[in-house]
Amino acid sequence: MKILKIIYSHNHLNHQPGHEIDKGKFIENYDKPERIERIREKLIVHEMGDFLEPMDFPTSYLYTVHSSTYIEWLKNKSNSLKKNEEYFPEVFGYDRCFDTGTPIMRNTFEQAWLSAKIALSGAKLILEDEDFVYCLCRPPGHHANSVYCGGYCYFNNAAMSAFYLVKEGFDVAILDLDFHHFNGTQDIFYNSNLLTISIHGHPKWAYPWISGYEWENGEEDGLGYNINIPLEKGTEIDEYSRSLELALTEIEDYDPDFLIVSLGFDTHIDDPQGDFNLRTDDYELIGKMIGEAGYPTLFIQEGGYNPEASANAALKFFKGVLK
Ligand code: SP5
Ligand code: ZN
Repeated sequence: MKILKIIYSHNHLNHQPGHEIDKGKFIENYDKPERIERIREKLIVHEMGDFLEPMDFPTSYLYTVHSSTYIEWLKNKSNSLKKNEEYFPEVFGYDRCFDTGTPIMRNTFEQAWLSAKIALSGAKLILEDEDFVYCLCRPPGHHANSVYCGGYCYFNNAAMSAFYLVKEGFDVAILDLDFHHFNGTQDIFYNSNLLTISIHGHPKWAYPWISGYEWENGEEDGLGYNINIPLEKGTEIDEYSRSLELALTEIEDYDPDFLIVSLGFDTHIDDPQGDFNLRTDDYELIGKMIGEAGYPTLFIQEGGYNPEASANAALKFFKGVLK
């Protein structure tokens, strides 16, 4: 029988971004602790896996993904703030952030690093022969590239876990199923032959707008190793599963030792940030397709902004994976 290991730390509760600026107006920030808490409760009630605390790692792992300038900027900016002070980075050049949804608070550096350590712990576990490891990371990571934050993301958790496995000599592919294009992950591996694939809302109408088109296929050593599958508003499971099939065929050709899935539940029909029409039951098929692909797989939590919908989707998804 296949089992699921789940890495979680209650420390994420201290990550409390208050606001974001959406079309020029301050609104409540969508990255709420409940996003993760509801998923956790659901998986506990249904006995879906064994929960583990993250391990400790030296901060040098941050430098495998991010520039020292960026790391120092985030650390210094965080340290400069008072308790409960919320700083909105000046996009794009003065600060190192590309949107207005990613505020910085006094503990942001620390919280982002705690989240990254969950992903690193997952990478370590999957090396120790686990089949499936689910990292309940928060804040998420896939919009952050090596030199800027954005989209609620500060450090790229999935990329950091990928480098961890690559350093050990393994081939890795990253599949991103969050509703939003993984602009950060794409950037980080754009010149590398590590396979990166994303299925997402088309950037002509969906955040992050700046990337996610089909023609972004990588450069130099990375040419052909970045695949974008942008889909239309209202995409339902038929179209979605066809796209996933395509992605899994590419992954099969590539034949990685490990698969990393950036997992967002903002593809759910009831999600306030996404515009796909996937329903709770659909996630079982999605999970099943990934489980059947047969790779030791590390799941890294990204978005999902309706906590109840995310929890229901997660339960179905992992039922599918473990089938
Ligand atoms: C990790 C992740 O899923 N980050 C997504 C950040 C998306 N923020 C988008 C903000 C602008 C779009 N506003 C749409 C509001 C719909 N009510
Ligand atoms: Zn998202």
